[in-house]
Amino acid sequence: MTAGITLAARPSAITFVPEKTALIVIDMQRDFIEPGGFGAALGNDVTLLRRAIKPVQDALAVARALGLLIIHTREGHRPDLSDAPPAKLARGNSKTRIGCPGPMGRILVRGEPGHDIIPECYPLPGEPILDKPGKGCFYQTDLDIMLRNRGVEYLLVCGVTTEVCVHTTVREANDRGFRCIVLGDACASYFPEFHDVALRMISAQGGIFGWVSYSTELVSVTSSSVGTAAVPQSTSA
Ligand code: C5J
Repeated sequence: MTAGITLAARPSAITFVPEKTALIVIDMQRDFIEPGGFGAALGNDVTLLRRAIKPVQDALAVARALGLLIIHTREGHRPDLSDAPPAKLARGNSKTRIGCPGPMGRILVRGEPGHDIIPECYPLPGEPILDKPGKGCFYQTDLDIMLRNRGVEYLLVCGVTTEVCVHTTVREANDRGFRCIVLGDACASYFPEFHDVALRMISAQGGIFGWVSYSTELVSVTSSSVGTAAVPQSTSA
């Protein structure tokens, strides 16, 4: 078994065991991150989310070098919207409602261009993509069994948005007994103040939901401990 890898983190350093660790990359989707998508249609500044692209690429490079299980998620619904609760469908207007036509196809509908993952963070063949109808990655998905079958105990978590899908996932993962390490710079929000507070909430009270570390720390620690294989090959976004 590979030695544990220790990251500087809040509220305290955390050691994870690579064989028992998965990287969860949450909702790095065109509809949220690219200009002209659902997020932009809601009036959000997508450049705030694009800040996470390079850190996510770096986390992916390290995870691939370490041989971690990597799971990519996408929020979205069946084309007939039968898995979308009426309360969710009722939100917005004809330009912003889930299932309505948007600049990148029907908003948050599986199979539409906007629903897919941005090219910069696209999964490699063999990396599972988990489609989820909710904010949390466990809700109505088989994530739990996928992790348990691989003996996963530690989750490195990144993606968008920090206070919505990342937070919902980490809160539930914590209740399910996983040790969550959120890579703060590899998460982002349309609301910088929400991002900051969401990260603080995770590590508050002795790490009530988990730990907060950074992709830069992951890169630095793994480059020196497992050699050049873990040095990210990614380019800037
Ligand atoms: C949102 C998400 N914000 N992935 N989704 O609706 O955080």
